[in-house]
Amino acid sequence: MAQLTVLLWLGCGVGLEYSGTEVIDSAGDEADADTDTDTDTDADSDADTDADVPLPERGELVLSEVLIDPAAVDDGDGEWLEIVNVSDHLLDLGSLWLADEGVDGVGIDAALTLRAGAYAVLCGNGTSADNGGVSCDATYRYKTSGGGLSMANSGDELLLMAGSGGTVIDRISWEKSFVNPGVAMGVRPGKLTEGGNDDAAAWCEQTGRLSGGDQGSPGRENGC
Ligand SMILES: [Ca+2]
Ligand SMILES: [Ca+2]
Ligand SMILES: [Ca+2]
Ligand SMILES: [Ca+2]
Repeated sequence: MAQLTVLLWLGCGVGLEYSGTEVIDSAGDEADADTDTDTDTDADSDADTDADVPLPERGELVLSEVLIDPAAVDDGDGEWLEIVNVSDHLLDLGSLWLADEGVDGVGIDAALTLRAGAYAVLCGNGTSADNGGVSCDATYRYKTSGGGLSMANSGDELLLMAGSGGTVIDRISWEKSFVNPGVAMGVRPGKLTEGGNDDAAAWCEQTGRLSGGDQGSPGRENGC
């Protein structure tokens, strides 16, 4: 009887997507077959979500270089930070939030996606002629009193977050002794993880020369 039921279902075109085992398990019970159809619908929805570019999760973006105290131009024009996508997939940075543990917090101005392994440079001033010679992928509002971001030369924190109040993707902090005027600090390539860049010893001075005279390697692998 069970075999006859299976044949009848297949003849009606119902259950053609199921394996033979599932059909036999649900033989004679149409309610089970309906549940299986719902599962197939859910699978389609999941596939659609996978096609979208995901937002970064903790550790998928790493702060790789910072120019905290530019010498060629004022801090408001010359501060920038570099990030790298250390995940294995494209990331949507459109809702990325830059903050510290005081008053700073600001989004970036561009709808930015970043390929696996790629770098992005985020600047207070995106105009190369005015910022010391840095090519920027996006900008943020530089401000020292809230509603923006500034990297204090006397010591500070910098957080990458998934939106205002969102997950912390990466965090660094520094003391005054870490800051060298006119010289960007970069993470050694072997230390480019969310935890690896927490140690000041993982950072080194960048020696590449920017057109404005300061040193850095914005948008490319750090030299250490
Ligand atoms: Ca500064
Ligand atoms: Ca700050
Ligand atoms: Ca970190
Ligand atoms: Ca770099």
